[in-house]
Amino acid sequence: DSNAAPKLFVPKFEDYQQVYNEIANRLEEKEDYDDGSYGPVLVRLAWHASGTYDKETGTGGSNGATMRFSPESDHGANAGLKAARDFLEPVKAKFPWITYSDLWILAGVCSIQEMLGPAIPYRAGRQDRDVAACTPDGRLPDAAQGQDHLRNIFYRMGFNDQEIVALCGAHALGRCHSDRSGYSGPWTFSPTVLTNDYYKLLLDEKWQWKKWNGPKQYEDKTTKSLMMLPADMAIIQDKKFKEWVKVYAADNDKFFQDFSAVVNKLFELGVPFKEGTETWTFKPVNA
Ligand code: CCH
Repeated sequence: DSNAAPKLFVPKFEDYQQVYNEIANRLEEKEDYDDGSYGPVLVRLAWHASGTYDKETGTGGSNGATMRFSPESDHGANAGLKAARDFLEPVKAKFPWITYSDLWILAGVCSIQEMLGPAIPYRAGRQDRDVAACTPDGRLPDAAQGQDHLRNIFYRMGFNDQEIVALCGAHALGRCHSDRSGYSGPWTFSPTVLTNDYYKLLLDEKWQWKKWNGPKQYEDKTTKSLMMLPADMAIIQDKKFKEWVKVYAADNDKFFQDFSAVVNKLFELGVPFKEGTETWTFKPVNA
């Protein structure tokens, strides 16, 4: 029918599930990276895209994917995240209809699920923005600081103490790289599987200052192969935070439930979803 209007492609759940599957398959393919997975660095990309949010001004957050541009890509906190953005370029090329903003968050969701974490609800609808929407440096937490700083940073995004502790459990995943943050080593013995081990180790291990030329960090006394940042140690040095560390160390199901809710909140900060946008849960590939 020559009078018909050209059909506009409106992606549906099945289309996003295909993108999810593509990311999951690439995670499997590229297992020669780091501890065997791009998953942790993809989670960090989604978190740093979202964690710039400021509830007072409504600026920052995952709507925009402004970390594609300098100056945001050059902020110290974002060192090394180019590896995650580059990993996703072939996915963007295969599914050009998805925005970078939705893709980066979908990759975070996919990575958490594929690393055997809980299902993370997802809504699509983020729009990419240009360089003018880049956030100023200093909105992400400084690993060298303690509880007051953590509260300042995370309260600005709209989180409470329980949510802060639940979010920090992401450090069960991945590692520090001396050529990125300057710190070195993983937090747990299974950095490509999400567990509540981060909390257990915080409470059960003896932590001492690492003797080295790098920035001040802790090492476990027993194996000296694990690490904690000063900011990690703050959540057992602070009484209120520590109560939640105990809850999550004792109950992995409770951790998964709260982690899913708080990551969903993080990934949606400042996103102007259209009314009636559906919430989806993707089917894991590596189930
Ligand atoms: Fe984190 N994180 N993070 N982090 N982070 C680092 C690595 C990861 C802080 C500092 C660092 C969250 C909160 C905090 C991940 C997820 C989350 C590194 C090492 C530093 C430093 C970077 C490097 O050298 O490559 C501080 C401070 C806070 C304050 O609370 C939150 C919240 C999340 C997600 C919900 C993940 C995953 C990694 C591993 C990345 C990788 O490449 O392995």
